[in-house]
Amino acid sequence: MPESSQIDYDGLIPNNVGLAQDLRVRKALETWHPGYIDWWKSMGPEGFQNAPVYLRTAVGVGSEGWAKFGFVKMPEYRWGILLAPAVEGRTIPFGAHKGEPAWQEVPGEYRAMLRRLLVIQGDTEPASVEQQRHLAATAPSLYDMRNLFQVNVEEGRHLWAMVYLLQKYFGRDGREEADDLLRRRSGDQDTPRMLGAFNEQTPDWLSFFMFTFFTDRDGKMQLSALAQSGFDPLSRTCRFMLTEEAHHMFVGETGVTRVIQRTAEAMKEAGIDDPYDIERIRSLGAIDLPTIQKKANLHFSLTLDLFGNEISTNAANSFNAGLKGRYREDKLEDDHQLTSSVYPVLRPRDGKIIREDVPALSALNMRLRDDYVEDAANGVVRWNRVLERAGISFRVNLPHVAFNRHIGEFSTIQTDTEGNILSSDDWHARRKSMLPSTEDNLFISSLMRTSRQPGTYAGWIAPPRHGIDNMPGDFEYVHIEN
Ligand code: BYC
Repeated sequence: MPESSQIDYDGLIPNNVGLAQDLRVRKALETWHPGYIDWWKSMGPEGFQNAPVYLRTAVGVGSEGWAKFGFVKMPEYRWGILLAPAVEGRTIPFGAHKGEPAWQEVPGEYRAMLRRLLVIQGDTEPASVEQQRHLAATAPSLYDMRNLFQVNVEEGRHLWAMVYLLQKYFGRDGREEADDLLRRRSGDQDTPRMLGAFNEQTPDWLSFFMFTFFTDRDGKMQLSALAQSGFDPLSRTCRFMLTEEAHHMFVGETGVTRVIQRTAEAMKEAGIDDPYDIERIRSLGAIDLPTIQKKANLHFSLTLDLFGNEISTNAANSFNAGLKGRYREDKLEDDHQLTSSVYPVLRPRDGKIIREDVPALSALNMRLRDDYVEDAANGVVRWNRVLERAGISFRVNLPHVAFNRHIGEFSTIQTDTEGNILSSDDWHARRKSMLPSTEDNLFISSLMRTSRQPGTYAGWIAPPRHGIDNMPGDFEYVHIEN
């Protein structure tokens, strides 16, 4: 099959997988395409579908110069099928088949397991677009609006990535799954998205930044684990998705940083030293730091649930099968089979949280979650630098992993943000001080007024340090007809 690092743009679907020669899959994808566009128009960003947006589009899959920027109306975005270049002689890096040549076709015995992984991954992509569909109306600037749309079109492309694998390798079953991916809806009572956090709302821009910081980072971890897969087409697909994913986390990390920066500036200007002087800080039109902390508590805990149960036979099976590895599996130094090693897992026992060694194979979700927590903590350190520089004593912290959990070991207990176990009464009494309250959310939503003059920003967020693609500060990233 002809494959290159250059993308074939001639057909309806840009690709580097030789679709022009693969009539069966091309037809399946072309049949799916109108339903996708209908979904995008009805469930994608509300309004703005006819506005030209300064977006990046992938034009290659090599490490350099893989994207170009230009004005595109979103429904005309060239969603394509892009795989990272094949690695010659690649072998299965872990599990029972370690060292065997990587699979180019789905191994029969693992068909159901692989299909489930693809469907779960695929389901999160359109879900996030649905969750964010109302946000453009309140964008704090054209720069931010453009970043939202960039994230949205790329999540759309990530859906295409999974749909390609389903349609190419799973025949009729795959086509049915692809249709179902357009049928489920985030937050719908009858046909919800598959994982919890993807049925929550993203009602305001602070939530959007927290989501792209925390939840897209779960995407990074899960895609990194799938990029190790012995099923080579999945590995190559995920490797290229990770290239795009980096920008999504940039949007989250810098978004929260800019909110914190604006709050710090507003406090300084007004001579406020006490970060808990909430009413005065809010009266300046800035978001107080304790509320930012509560939003972080919420999004961190919702995202931890996405790692599944700490102790999971599913995770052990997919590792053993060579389908889903560990974070940076290829950089780890052990036997990559884990048949005789253990891993420590946190779990509640007799009113305390203890650490207990369990077989490493069954603790793979826990291990990936630990890697995630470390990665997220590094980002939080960067947020806190703004506060350090401003001489403000407050620091944002990640809550304890047991806090506000609905999946796994901690789903049966309630704790505070330090991990102290609480009675049900204490939890209800203290909830408002640890998670955003209705008043907090109403305050944030009262700030969500849009700023559409190029180069201007809503009062609760600082401007970015640099433009996208080095554009000047007053660049008009979205052309909106008045
Ligand atoms: N909500 O053995 P267990 C992204 C279910 S984000 C609801 O613990 P396993 C993105 C589970 O399905 C990354 N149900 O789970 C970010 C199972 O049900 P069944 C998305 C849940 O399989 C931002 C049962 O509980 N990709 O890309 O070890 C924007 C027992 O399961 C949940 C992936 O997640 C939950 N939170 O681990 C856009 C990678 N957790 O089958 C995109 C693919 C568990 O017994 N998925 N359950 O009925 C996987 O690797 C795994 O399926 C999971 C769960 C990590 C999700």
